[in-house]
Amino acid sequence: MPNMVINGKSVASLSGQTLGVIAPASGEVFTTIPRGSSDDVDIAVKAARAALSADWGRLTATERGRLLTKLSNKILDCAEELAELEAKDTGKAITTARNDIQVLARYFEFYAGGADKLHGETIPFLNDYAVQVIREPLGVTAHILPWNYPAQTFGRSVSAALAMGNAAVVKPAEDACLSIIRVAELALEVGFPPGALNVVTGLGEEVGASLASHADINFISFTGSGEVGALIQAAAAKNAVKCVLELGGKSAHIVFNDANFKHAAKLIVKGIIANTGQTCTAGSRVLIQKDVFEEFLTILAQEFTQTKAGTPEMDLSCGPVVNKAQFDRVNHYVNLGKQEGLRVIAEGSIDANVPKEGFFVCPILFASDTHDSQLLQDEIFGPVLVAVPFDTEDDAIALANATKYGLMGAVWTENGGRQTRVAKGMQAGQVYINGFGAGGGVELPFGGMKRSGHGREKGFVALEEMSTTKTIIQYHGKYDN
Ligand code: TXE
Repeated sequence: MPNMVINGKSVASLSGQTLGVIAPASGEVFTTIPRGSSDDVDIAVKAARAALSADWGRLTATERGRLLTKLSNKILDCAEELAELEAKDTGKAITTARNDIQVLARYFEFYAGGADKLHGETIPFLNDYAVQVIREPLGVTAHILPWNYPAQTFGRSVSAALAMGNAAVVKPAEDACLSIIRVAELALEVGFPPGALNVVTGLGEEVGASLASHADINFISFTGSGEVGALIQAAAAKNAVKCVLELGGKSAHIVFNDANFKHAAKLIVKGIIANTGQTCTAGSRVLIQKDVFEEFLTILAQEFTQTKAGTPEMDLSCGPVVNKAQFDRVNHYVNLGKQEGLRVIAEGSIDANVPKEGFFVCPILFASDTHDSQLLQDEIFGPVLVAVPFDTEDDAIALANATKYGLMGAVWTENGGRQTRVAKGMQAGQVYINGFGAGGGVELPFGGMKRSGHGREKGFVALEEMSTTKTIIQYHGKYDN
């Protein structure tokens, strides 16, 4: 039975309570995890604090980097075991899970290399003064993670935090946390000192809320819903703690009449079907220039009808959604689209042999004449794509920006000037030109504008986010007396 990892040990919750873990593909409870409480959180935070002034805190940046490299290699050694855990826990296709584990290893590899490369600076100041600005860890970092990409989101924020010498307390999502527990165990095996990396499992309103409001943390990285993100920011504000929030999106593709339609259609469909649409960056809106609207829609529909949902082992285009709540949510929006009179352009399929109790939803492509539908505003988090026509470049940018979100976007055109103009005009943290997704982008700064959140993870910038500066001012002149 999976346990929590606190202070270098594998432990049950203090209360002894557990939560059942459901396999989304079958609807069956297949294992349990500890149901942690604020007491478990407190022990984990204390262990992390203690680690900062013990073995972990005494390591040089290079030594920390080497440990991260060891963990990256260990993850690769155990890749298949981790991928199978991830697939069972989330329901995702095994190929997707395998890719996620490769990305997880890559995060540790990337930030291992960064551990000793974020240098400080010296600043010219008054005569007889020397000023150095040095980088220091923030301290105890809290990581509250989602269930859609447990391994990837763990790797993303935790590896950067550890590289900078912080000690981490991780609260994975109750729906999917098995790969994270396993990686924390592997971290101990490769020599991470006690308390450097702690994992406390349990419910959001119990473990998550008590971690976010704990008086002795110094930073929160949160990925999840906007509603909970607002609670996290409020909790962080009470203790004047910095937070990075990644709160999802409603990313738009803009397809101009000169785009390469086949190439665009393929990647657009992949971008909404991947992980069953449960991706914060999912391109869930496709804005198509009016004069080629029907033509492009036909090509998109051809791609779309080939999509098929199945169990992780069937390894089809996508799996089930993660739980009953997501299943109901996606079906609600599909029904709403039909009630609103959106045209159903294409549907994928669900393999006939999937278990009846699994949370499978059928991929669907709608078309709408206007941008008014609720389906074009809300993050559905399912394989639901809506197409809308536009007239001019300016209209396209205005429509793309007409949601509260601003996470990712894409422009599809062969016109070079237009590519950059539109990319600059889109309110989004990342914009692709004639591409989408590109396998995770560990090296590329990532994060939202508007209600998609704030702060940046991935890339070198995460090392800045996960550390602070200290300015040391030294008078080195002669004394007058
Ligand atoms: O998210 P929650 P849910 C969006 C997506 C999805 C919707 C709901 O649209 O349909 O959110 O998903 C923890 N204090 N995203 O309800 O609740 C929780 O235990 C502290 C987008 O699952 O936000 C989990 O670890 N923590 C997204 C994490 O927050 C709390 C990924 C996220 O869960 C808490 C996931 C509380 N009061 C969902 N309540 C993305 N940006 O990629 C819950 N949690």
